[in-house]
Amino acid sequence: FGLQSEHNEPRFFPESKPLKSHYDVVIIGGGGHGMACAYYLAKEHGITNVAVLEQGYIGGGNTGRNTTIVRSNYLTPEGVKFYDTSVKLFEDLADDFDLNIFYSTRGHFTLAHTDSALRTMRWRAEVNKHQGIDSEVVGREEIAKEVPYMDLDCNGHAPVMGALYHAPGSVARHDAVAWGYARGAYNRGVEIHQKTRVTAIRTQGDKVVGVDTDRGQISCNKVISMVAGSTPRITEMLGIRTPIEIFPLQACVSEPVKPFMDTIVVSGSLHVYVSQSSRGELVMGASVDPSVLHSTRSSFDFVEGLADQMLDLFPFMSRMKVMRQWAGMSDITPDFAPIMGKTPIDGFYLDAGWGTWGFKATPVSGKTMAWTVANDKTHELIEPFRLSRFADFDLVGEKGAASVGH
Ligand code: PYC
Repeated sequence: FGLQSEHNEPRFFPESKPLKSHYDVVIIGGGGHGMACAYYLAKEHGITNVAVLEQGYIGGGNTGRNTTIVRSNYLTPEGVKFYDTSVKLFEDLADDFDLNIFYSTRGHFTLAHTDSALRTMRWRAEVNKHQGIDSEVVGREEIAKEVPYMDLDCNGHAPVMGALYHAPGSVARHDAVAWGYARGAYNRGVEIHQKTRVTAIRTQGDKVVGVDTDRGQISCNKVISMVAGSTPRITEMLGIRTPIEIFPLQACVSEPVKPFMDTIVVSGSLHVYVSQSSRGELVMGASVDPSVLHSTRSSFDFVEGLADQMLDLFPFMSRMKVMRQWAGMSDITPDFAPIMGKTPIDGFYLDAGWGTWGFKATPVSGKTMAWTVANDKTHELIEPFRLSRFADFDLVGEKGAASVGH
């Protein structure tokens, strides 16, 4: 599915070998963010004595469990700048990797079914435009022209009044993104250790000196936690308090059908989002599950609720079969923005709080975290997302752009 390069190099699998006793940097988490950080550490900062430790397999956490949407139509200037950098990196990633990541620019509609939703769309459009991002509020006629197969009257339940249209909205093959970064990091000397679980982080005073794993001890100067839904397990090892709570986020795909849908459609009010994959499957999701749960179990409730809302918008889907469903663990913060950068423990860096928007941040998070670790100084793009903002009451209110209701 595209893991072969244009030059027909064989598929890449990291060699399994013993852990070394020392690395300069240990990255916990072999998802997209961890792999991207390892890649940029090696490529842009020449730091290659790096181990990525992954308790499962590469990209098997939230990286392989999202609905692959990429966009920068956020609500705050801080969020817009950050995700715009990510979109631009995504656009060049296939060339950078020499690997097809199936990046497909589709255009992204966020539907408004109420006056207050329309007001938020106007707000987002103005903030976006101010930052040079291509977003605008469009009316029913424009939506009907671009998405003719959608029932704008929603079967009379909650008629669509307008939408935020974001032309750069895209989808990408999520596994290829993680494996492209992994291969690029590995070829530059980074070690990737799958099935390696971190059991403790060792400190002396307030400084990191190593990690314990189920495969032995490592000494190191710097540790970066990039584990999304497993963040509380890691931060508890150091007694670091964060306001993160974990909620399952479920998704599913339909059987493949003839291509008919070339845009991404999101409704925050109906709690659905949908796009059609290059294989013809409809990739669909809803809001997070209603209660805190550290689990990736799927439920029938989810499919039933999703189908109910989807059929309001797309009645002709009623006979379509669901093929697969799955769940990820969303690490949600109170202001719906991530937590990134340095922490009170010297040498311990955090990349977390990815909630339901982590995939789209993969390149920019890897790049800015690598810079932060290499320079031991928080990159300016992620300064607003520092952990201390919760103590300083300096929040980055991003809930209105979180796409799905929470
Ligand atoms: O933030 O675009 C988004 C999103 C889509 C699905 C879940 N989150």
